[in-house]
Amino acid sequence: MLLTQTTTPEDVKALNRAELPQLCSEIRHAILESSAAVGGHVAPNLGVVELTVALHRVFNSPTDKIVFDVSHQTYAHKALTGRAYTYIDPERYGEASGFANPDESEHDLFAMGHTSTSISLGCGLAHARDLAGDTYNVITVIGDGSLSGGLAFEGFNNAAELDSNLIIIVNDNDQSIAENHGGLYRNLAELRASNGTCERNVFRAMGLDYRYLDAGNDVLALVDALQELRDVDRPIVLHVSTAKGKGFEPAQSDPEHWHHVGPFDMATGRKLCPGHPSEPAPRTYADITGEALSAAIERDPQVVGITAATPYIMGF
Ligand SMILES: Cc1ncc(C[n+]2csc(CCOP(=O)(O)OP(=O)(O)O)c2C)c(N)n1
Repeated sequence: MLLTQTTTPEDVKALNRAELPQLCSEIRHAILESSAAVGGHVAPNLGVVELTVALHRVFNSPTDKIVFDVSHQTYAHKALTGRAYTYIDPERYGEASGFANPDESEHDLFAMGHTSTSISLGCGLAHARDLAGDTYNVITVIGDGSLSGGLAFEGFNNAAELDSNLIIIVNDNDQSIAENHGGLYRNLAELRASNGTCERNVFRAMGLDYRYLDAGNDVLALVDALQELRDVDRPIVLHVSTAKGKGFEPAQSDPEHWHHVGPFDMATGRKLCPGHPSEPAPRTYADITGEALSAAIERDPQVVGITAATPYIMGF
């Protein structure tokens, strides 16, 4: 097994290029097996396995700074930075936090869980680097769903004035937790459909350089694209198209309900009762909240439910 011997970013660099797809497949399998046992952010993590392997192949974390927005998609990153045990050893499943955690590793720069913060954090890191006269790369990874949060726009706005390296990777799987909403997403769709070449381009309009890569789940294509951006002397967006839930049919065909799940049966995708795998999943607070709110809305059409773009977590 490659994954047991590939515990650091240096190990990822020591592999043959031809071994990278196998490493990805082992990481994907480990994420699925461990999540089936203890639950997890299945669909987001399956979609960025190749991107994460490519990042650690090309960049030198923790000297180069990699910031994952929300950080719910950091399982492969954790596996490649000394924490594979939490995905491959059944005795230690669930031991690492589900989010980035600086107490766990020097490769996790911030404790977070809110969307839309990574670009501003990246700007801060880039300014700090420039003030200190350092030259490392700063890379931020943000999902399309998290782009609509206001702080992301603040980050783009500030990034455009940076006169130095900042690589903003937009991980576009055409899905937030639920479906995306808003004008921004029309432009992302146009960009995907035109292979990044359409005239209207929100990122260029904000003053940033821009590249597009359609093959966002092809580890070798990602390595090549990132290699070209390494040590770039300006802020640049790399827009990559990925598949949420990649490699696990139930998650790929229903990414909303596989954004985060409790334990499940890997063969069928059936959700299981935590601690009692032979029983079906119990009704949750979300189910009860959703039922109560739906009944209230039916009684009175003026009742409105507001969520943080998380309708199913509210039981809808
Ligand atoms: C401020 C804030 N609002 C809402 C949420 C709930 N939330 C978590 S991840 C997410 C977006 C997920 O979509 P995306 O960024 O595209 O990542 P993906 O899971 O698709 O990879 C949302 C809305 C949050 N964590 N923080």
